[in-house]
Amino acid sequence: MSLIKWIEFPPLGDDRGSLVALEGQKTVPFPIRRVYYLFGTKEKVSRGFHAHRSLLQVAVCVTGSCRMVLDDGRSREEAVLDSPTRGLMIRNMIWREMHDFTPDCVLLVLASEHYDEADYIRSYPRFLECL
Ligand code: T46
Repeated sequence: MSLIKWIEFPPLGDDRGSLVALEGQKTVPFPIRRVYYLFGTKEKVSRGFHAHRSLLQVAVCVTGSCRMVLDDGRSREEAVLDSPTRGLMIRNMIWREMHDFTPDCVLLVLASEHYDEADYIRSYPRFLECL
């Protein structure tokens, strides 16, 4: 089964432009407790390099693009996020890395829980031990 699971967000557009609505337990398959966004990531900088013990997230690139690597300890897959109408589901116990941010990239992330550093596994060997 692929690690890459996209969620399509239908654009609600008219002749003025487009709008996407994200609703917890509807378009997004969990209650949304936190929203954050990554922007201004410097050239050649990669981010992530961790897994979450229980957090569920959906990431959507509202402008620009970046490349996400997902790894479940057995296989590694990657996806380019470059559309405001498509989100990438990232489940718990998945190692993630983010690369190739364009200067205009704004990566919006919807999360199922409030911020909790104890939920992070920031070492790859530790991640493999926890599987
Ligand atoms: C993830 C990927 C996609 C907070 O204080 N509150 C927050 O809600 C978040 C997300 C971060 N922080 C602090 C923790 C660090 O001191 O902000 C700083 C940067 O966070 P971090 O180094 O974890 O950022 P990324 O870009 O490596 O990872 C982030 C999320 O943390 C992570 O959950 O899945 O984006």
